[in-house]
Amino acid sequence: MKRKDIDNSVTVLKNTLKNALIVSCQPISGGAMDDSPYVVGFALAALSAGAVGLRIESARYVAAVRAATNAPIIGLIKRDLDDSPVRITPYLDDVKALAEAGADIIAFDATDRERPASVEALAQAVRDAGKLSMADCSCFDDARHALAAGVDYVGTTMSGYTGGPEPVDPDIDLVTALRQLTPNVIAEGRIRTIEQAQAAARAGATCVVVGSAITRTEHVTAWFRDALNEVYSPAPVVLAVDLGGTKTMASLVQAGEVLDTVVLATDRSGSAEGWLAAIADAAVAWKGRYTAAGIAVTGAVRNGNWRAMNKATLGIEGEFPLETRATELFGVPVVVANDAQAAAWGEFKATPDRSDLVFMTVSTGLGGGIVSEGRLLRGVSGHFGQMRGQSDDNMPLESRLCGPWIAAEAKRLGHDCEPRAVFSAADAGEAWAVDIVDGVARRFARLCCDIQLAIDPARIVIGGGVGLAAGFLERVRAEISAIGPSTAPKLQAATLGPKAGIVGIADLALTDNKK
Ligand code: ADP
Ligand code: BMX
Repeated sequence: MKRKDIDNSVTVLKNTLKNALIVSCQPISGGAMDDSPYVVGFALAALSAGAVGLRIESARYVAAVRAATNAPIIGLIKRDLDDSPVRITPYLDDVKALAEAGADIIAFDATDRERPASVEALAQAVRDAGKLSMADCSCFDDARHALAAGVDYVGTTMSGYTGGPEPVDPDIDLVTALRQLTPNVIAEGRIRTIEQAQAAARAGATCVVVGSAITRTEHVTAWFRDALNEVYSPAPVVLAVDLGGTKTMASLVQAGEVLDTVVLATDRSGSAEGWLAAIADAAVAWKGRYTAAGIAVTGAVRNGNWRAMNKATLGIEGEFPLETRATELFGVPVVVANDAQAAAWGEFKATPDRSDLVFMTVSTGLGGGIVSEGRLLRGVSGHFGQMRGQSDDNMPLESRLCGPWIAAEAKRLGHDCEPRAVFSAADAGEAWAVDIVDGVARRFARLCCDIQLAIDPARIVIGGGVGLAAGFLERVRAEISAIGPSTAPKLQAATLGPKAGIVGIADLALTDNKK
C-alpha cells in the first residue's frame, strides 16, 4: 500500500473504534470453548449485536476470525515464560505472526518489568508490520513510556496484575489519569457490568473492552453459582471471643467478616466462670444466630483446658475446663485456643501470602503464635513473653515489655497515667516518656531478632494495644537497624488490627477438629 493509503486506512480504523464496544473472545486455555469454531462463533455473535471490534488471542484464532469477518481485530499472543513475568506478546516474532494472521492492532504488555523485548522494540516492530499498537499498561508511568515509544493506544489492561492481591473492580481512575496523556485510551480489565462499562466511557475511554462477562461461560457461571450459594447455603455464623488481660471482645463472624462486636473490660479480679458468664451476657441478643463458637484466651490452652502462664497477665486459677464449660453455656460446638495463636491464624488467613509468619501481641502480656508451612503450631509455642532471656532475676520478658510495665514505670517517675498517655508524651518529646517507650522498643527489637535467628520467619506481624500504638513499630525498626542487618526481621502491623484474634478463632471454630 502507498503511504497515503496507509494513512487513510489508519484514520478509518481509528474513527471506527471511537466510542465503540470491543469484545474480547479469549476462551479459558484448555477449557471446553478453546477451539476455533467457538472463538469465531463468539466473535460473530458479538459483532451481530453491535460490537465494533474484537480482541483475539493467538495467531491461530486471529487467522480463523479474520477469515470470517473484516471487523477490526486487536491481536495478542499470551505466553508463560520462565525468565519474565511478561505474558502478552513478549516477542518481536509474535508481532510478525499476529500481523500475518490479519490483526489490525497488536497489543503487548508495556509494564516496567524484566522482559525479552523492550517496549520501544515492540512498538517499532508493530510499525514495521504496518499495524497499529496497543500498549497494555498497569499504571500512568507505563503509558507515558509507551507513548514516548510511539504507540497508538494505551490500555488499562495490566492494572492490578503486576503484584499484590488481584482487585475485583476495574481501574476507572487509571482511565481518567491516562486521558491526561492522550485521547487514545482503551479501558480494559475486570469490566463485568453495564455500569462499569459506562463509568469507563464517562472517564474518557475512546473504547471499552469487555471480555469474561461476555465470552467466558465458565467465569459467568461461577459468578452466578457463588451468588446463589450465598443464599442457598450461606457461610455459618460463628460467635468469636477474644478474652485478654485487659479487654474482652465478642463478635459474630461470617466468612471472615465481622458482623457485630461488643467490647467489655476484663474483670481482673474475677474468675474463669465469671468471665464466661460476662461473655454469655454480652452475647445474649445473638442467641440463635450462630451455630459454632470459638474462644481465644490469654493463657495456655491444652486439650480444651485453660491455665495461666503468667498470673500477672490474668489470674486464671488452676486448670479450667474451658471447652466443656463454654459448650454447656453456649449450646453449640466450641473450639478454644490461645489468643495470640488465634491472632496468628487470623493474620495468616487475612491475605493471600502463604509464607511462614510469627505473630506477636504486645498488650497486657506479650504473646505470640507461629504459622509454619500453612499450619498453626499449638501447645505453648509462641509464648515469647515467658522466655527469661539471660537476665539473672528470672523475670519473664513480658514483665518489662507490656502495658502494665509502662504504666508502672511512668508512675515510678511521677506520672500516674495510662500507657496511651505515655506514648503521647513520648511523641511530644518528653524525655521521661521517650526513655520508657524507647526502652520497650529496644527490648522488643532484641526479641524480634532472636526469633528471626531461631525460626527465620518470612515476616513478623505485630498486634496488641502497645504493639499497634502510633509510632511504636517505627521505633522498633530503628532499634533493629542498630542491631544489624543479618538478623533483621520483616516487621508488619497486623492487617486485621485488633480483630486478628476474633477472625482467627472464628476460622478455627469451623476448621479445627484436632485438639
Ligand atoms: P488485651 O491485653 O486485653 O488483649 P490490648 O491488646 O488492648 O488488650 O492491650 C492492653 C494493653 O495495651 C493495656 O496495657 C493498654 O493500656 C495498652 N494500650 C491499649 N491501647 C493503647 C494505645 N493506643 N497506646 C498505648 N498503649 C495502649
Ligand atoms: C501472656 C500469656 C499468654 C498470652 C499473652 C498475651 C497468660 C494469662 N497469658 O504472655 O498466654 O497469649 O500474655 O495476652 O499467661 P494478652 O492478655 O496480653 O492479650
